[in-house]
Amino acid sequence: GTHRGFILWFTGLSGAGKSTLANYLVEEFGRRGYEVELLDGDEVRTHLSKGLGFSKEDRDTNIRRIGWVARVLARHGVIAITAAISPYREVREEIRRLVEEEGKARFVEVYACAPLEALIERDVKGLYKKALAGEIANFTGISDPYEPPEHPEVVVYTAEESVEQSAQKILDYLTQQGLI
Ligand code: GGZ
Repeated sequence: GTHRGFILWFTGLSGAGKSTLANYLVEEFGRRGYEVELLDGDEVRTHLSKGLGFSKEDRDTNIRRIGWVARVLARHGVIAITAAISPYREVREEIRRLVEEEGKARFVEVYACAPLEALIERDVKGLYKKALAGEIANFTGISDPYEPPEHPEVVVYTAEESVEQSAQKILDYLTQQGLI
């Protein structure tokens, strides 16, 4: 591509809308003629991170791999969108630092923020019910930590905003930064 690449790094709890928003933006960037690639949690875990579980060590390994691929793509002008929970602040910050030191792309962290109660209530995949019943160990937000970002570029409140509204906030930020 001829424009500057960037990483759109979603972080947030399971069911907070990361994948939905990421897929919506893939379509939107595609329509606008940008090269875009989505690194979605599910797909990464069936290929690049096959065999990894949900211990801190495995999650950090998963996130570092996603970060590496996203950096390689973004340094060549691609819009790399990631949609993993990425619960640990330190490893997210590590990836941000690597991107910024390299200076070839930008790192844009988007916090998909939704109250845990709303996610438990909605529970699209029934995972919270199972986690609360003790059937899934180390479930983020229930029996495993989630560390929200302290200075995300964008915060979307997905329990209150529509997909279109949240997407627009992200697009507005990117426009204001001259990235799109
Ligand atoms: C959190 C889990 C777990 C545990 C399975 N904790 O809503 P989903 O189903 O599709 O998204 C969740 C996904 C989390 O994988 P990530 O690669 O995004 O996690 S991380 O960034 O922490 O590496 C959920 C499902 O996998 N899932 N077990 N214990 N989510």
